[in-house]
Amino acid sequence: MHVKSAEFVKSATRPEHYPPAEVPEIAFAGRSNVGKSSLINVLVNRKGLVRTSSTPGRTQLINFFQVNNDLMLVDLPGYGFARVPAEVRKQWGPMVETYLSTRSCLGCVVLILDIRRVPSDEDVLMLQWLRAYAIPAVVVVTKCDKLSKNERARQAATISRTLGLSREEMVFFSALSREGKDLLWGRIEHFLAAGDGEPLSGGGDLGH
Ligand SMILES: Nc1nc2c(ncn2[C@@H]2O[C@H](COP(=O)(O)OP(=O)(O)OP(=O)(O)O)[C@@H](O)[C@H]2O)c(=O)[nH]1
Ligand SMILES: [Mg+2]
Repeated sequence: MHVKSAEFVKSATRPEHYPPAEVPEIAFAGRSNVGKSSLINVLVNRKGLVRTSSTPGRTQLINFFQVNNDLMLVDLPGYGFARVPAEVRKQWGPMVETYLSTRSCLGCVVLILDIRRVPSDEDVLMLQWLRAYAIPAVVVVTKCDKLSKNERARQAATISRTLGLSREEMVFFSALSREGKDLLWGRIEHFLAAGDGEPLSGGGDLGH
């Protein structure tokens, strides 16, 4: 993908405030602080387009970023962070679920995991939920720079087992080294070209 321009369009919590559904959208989901915003910045080659923070729960709105004239990247608020105010936590589910289940121009969801963690129940549920709605998903394992080669292989095996996905189905990524950037764009473009995606194979630990 040749990114010629990338700009913030708007923030929204409810469908009335989403931008018009005119171009395909790629949404980025994952637990709080996993590195969603950093990953989007790497994809568009812009250090500060999306605000990042070492404080979890930074992104609490749905943020829309237009890339070139024909694509929207959508930064979703992260889940699983206990210390955000109860009121915000209560709104998270409906806000994100409404977006994912109703957005007609949604092309695929990039689900982001931390290489250092065993996927949480919420991660597994999110993947199952995407499958249930037949939303194409790309699983990205990020912060790969933080582990040694051996630790990385071990964690990759754990994550792969927990989600029921092969390693080849996942994209290993680092916002620091930019590893995985081209592969991820390739997967995204594949879904955009297909119009609808091939479902991921795995069932995950909570699978039915
Ligand atoms: N070493 C390393 N640090 C990363 C990477 N990606 C993100 N980080 C750091 O992780 C922290 C969280 O990154 P964000 O991109 O803000 O995470 P987020 O998922 O958008 O977080 P919320 O919006 O709070 O849900 C920041 O301190 C980033 O610098 C990575 O690939 N490698
Ligand atoms: Mg963020």
